[in-house]
Amino acid sequence: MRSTSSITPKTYALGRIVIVLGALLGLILIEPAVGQTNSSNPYEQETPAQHDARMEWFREARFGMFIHWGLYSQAAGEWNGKTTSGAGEWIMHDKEIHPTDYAKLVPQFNPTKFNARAWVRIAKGAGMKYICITTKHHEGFAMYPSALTDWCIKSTPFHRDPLKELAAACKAEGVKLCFYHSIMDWHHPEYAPRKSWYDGTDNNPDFDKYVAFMKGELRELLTNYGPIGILWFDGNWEDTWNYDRGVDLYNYIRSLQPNIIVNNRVGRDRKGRAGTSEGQERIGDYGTPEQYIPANGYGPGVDWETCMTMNDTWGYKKSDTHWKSTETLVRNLVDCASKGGNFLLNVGPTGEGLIPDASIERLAEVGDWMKVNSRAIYGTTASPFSHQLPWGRCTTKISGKKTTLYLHVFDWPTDGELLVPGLKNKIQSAKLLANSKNLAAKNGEDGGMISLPASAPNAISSTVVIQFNGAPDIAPFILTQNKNGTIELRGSVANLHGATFRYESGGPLDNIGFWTDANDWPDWQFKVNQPGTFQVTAEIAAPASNGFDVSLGDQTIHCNAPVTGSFQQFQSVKLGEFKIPSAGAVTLAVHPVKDKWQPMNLKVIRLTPVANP
Ligand code: FHN
Repeated sequence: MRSTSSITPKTYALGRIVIVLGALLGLILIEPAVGQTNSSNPYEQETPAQHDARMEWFREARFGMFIHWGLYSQAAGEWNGKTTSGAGEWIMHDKEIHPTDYAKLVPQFNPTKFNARAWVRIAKGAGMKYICITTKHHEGFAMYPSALTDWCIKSTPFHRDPLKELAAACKAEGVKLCFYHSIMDWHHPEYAPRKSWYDGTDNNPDFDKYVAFMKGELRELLTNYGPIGILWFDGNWEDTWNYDRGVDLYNYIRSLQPNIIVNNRVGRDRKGRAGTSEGQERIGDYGTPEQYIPANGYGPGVDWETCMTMNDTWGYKKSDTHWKSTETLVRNLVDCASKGGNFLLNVGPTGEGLIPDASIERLAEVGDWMKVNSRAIYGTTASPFSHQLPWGRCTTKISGKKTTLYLHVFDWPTDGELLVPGLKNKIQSAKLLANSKNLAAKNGEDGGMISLPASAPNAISSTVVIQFNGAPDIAPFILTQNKNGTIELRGSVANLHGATFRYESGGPLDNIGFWTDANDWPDWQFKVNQPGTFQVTAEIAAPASNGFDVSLGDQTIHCNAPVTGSFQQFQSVKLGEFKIPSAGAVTLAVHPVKDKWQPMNLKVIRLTPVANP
């Protein structure tokens, strides 16, 4: 990396004093009202109808592009020839780079290949309805020419305003522009807590001054770039931030653009990766699970959006080629929509201003799928089924008395019959979305049954559309034995007894996980119509062995997990045999042996008929 910076610690210190004075001056000139916002809880100021109107486009959109672009993109995940172990945008922190040294990137950042229209068209082509770009990440560097600080793009050789160009491109293409903004700031002299790895110029930062500065930048962002769809806050987890500051900031943002949506990271409470804020200190308009898709969503009326990388880094990192497949990306989008949520899929453009080819290729393939199936995503609501469907997912549209279910079939049935378990409504029509081919459908004892052609229109996910009158009427979920006699007890359809473990889904995740508490246990009720003797196997991932018991009625098998190396390296393990002498409903349970328990992930338990017991 060529070092051209002439910034010395002395000029650095002087520079920071200038930043602080400039910010305060700017605030005096621009910000008479800063901080003078009503600190009452904003939820008291909006009726449910007003809230629904404000959230309407978000619930329709279901799919957006996250863009992490900053000085870190120029570093590309490397510093002094060494690759950072963490995400690209965390390189300043993870490599403990003093801001003076980090500033060497400023004269190098010149993304001459940046083309806002091209970026927006890539998003639109994928079927994305909004883009959310980092206006300032934790490094504190503003990606627009701010009047309040020189630590922004105007100090680079790139004398353009990428946010202005993106705003114009979004307007031209009918895509919503949204802004990410980090509360945490590793550069600003008044931000606290100060990072141990650099001394800064003032060991007694005044956080209120920092908040005033941040509000000044947010005013610039919300008054100079037209209507903004979402203010996507982040970096809300350090102790200087709290609920009251979150309420004040939420109100401040809404005072600048009343129709804007603000995520839950404006407040302090977001339950880590889970992304939801259920407690009294909930603030913000929707939850933000990160890098994972909640097992069952958060129930009706709760808006949420999973944000996820396409490889493993948010900001560009040249060494990260761990790209998710297009199949995973499409199925994640379907999974989110089937649980009533949005999918915010990330790209990390390079320091030259280019979205990586691997991202472009995948987004184009997702777009090909959306060209045929977007109607089954946009404006849909969650599946009406209480459990995950064995062959895929379901999204819903209810209009008046007419219900439309979009059945997203990942695993196309080999026998040509698709069971819609428990559906009691009389199916009035059934067709393939891909070619509007009508399909034979009937209602049977176990639910709706649809006759499908031999081959699936799309190997990733094919949509079968069924319609009926009235609201969905679905019998309580009953796990049934497969026609070939096997019984599959997946984590996704387990009854989970306990507060700690959970079903993890999204991407490669499809298992019971976080099973740290030996008091937590799962069971499954299922219906047997082909009794007999069954071989019991389980797919388990465990870093350490343990002890657990599998029981069915009065039969118990004592088991130990294999040591597979990690929580995502699964092995199929033979556990023993169970006899099921007669047809009917049975329950299989798994109980940890308390004095031997070590956490394991459990994907599925299978019962396979034994030929000659
Ligand atoms: O620390 C950031 C991270 O760099 C990235 O921006 C993600 C995106 O949601 N948010 C924080 C980690 O939760």
